[in-house]
Amino acid sequence: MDQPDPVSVEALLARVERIFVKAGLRAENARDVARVIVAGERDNCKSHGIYRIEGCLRVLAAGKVSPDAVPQLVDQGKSVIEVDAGGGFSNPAFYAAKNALVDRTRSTGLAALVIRDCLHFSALWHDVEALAQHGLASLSMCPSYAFVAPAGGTQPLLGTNPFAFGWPRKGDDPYVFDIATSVAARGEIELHRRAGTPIPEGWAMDGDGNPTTDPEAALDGAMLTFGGHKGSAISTMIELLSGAMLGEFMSKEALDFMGGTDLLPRHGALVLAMDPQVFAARSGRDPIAQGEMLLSAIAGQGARLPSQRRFQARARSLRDGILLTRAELDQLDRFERL
Ligand code: NDP
Ligand code: PYC
Repeated sequence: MDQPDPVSVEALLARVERIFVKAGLRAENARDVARVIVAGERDNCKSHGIYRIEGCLRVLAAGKVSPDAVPQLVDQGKSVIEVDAGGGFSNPAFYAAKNALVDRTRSTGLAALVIRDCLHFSALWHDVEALAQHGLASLSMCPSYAFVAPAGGTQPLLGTNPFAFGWPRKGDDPYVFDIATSVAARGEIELHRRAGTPIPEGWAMDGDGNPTTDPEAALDGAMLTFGGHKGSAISTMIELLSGAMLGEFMSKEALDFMGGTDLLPRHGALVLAMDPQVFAARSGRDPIAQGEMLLSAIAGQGARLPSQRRFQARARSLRDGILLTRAELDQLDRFERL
């Protein structure tokens, strides 16, 4: 079959936004959710691109996400700013609070954003990249669903708990890494299931705790943390900081609340922002220039920086458009007709 023509980023954004408006999302929410989904597709992050539309529509149809939630900012002038997503998607809540977080971080050096009661489906690089554009370093994290066994265990308890870090660079894309603390994101296993391909060894166990490369058995069993006990500890930290500490759901509670993995998880999220200029002020050194020495030395060894693949994909998509398969385009057509 012929390869369909590439779709421009703007055209895809308009289509996805239309799908969400038709599904009942408030215009601003539809725009923010479409924006992150299309950015995922643009940057060739397929596990959090248009494949996620179906999951968003399912959670909307089940009445488990508020389509017209208006994020409520709670800013009492302290270092911790809160935004209540009101059971809506996380992305509109983040964008509603971003400028307050940037301003507070600039004045105090260190500030946190607590996102309460949100439906979370997206990658986290959106948050840290947006803050790096303002010259800030940041960490973003959230629980998800209990899909992952702690190192040494066999039963799902931890989430795939993503963790992202952003660092600003002068005249270049920021340094960004964004990782699931499981060996791979759950979305990657689902994409293997759909394609009928095995998952790599070392990603998951079946329901009896045996290693498996069968995506179905993996989805019914338990995923593994990256780096064994190290990933397990980082994942536990994320449960504690962005679940227990915020008084929001941890991954096990999120799963119990939704009653199954068919629907996206509802929980909180934490973003910590730091202004390197404030931290380094008394040192007389330029933190960005210092950072640059390290980053260029890494690249100088021929190593690739995290997000380099993603930024290259972005440049390609912006230049040539986004290549979608016929099946993906047909699915968008079906969503538009719903
Ligand atoms: P990957 O393992 O594909 O990539 C993780 C990071 O490592 C990326 O920043 C990537 O950059 C970088 N990287 C990959 N290969 C290399 C390399 N050879 N050298 C240097 N850097 C490299 O992603 P994951 O499967 O861990 O996670 C995928 C996404 O899933 C994340 O965006 C995460 O936020 C999301 N997620 C969301 C969850 C949620 O609850 N909302 C839950 C779990 C995951 P690059 O992109 O350029 O390849
Ligand atoms: O890919 O693991 C994942 C995931 C869970 C929630 C959103 N993405």
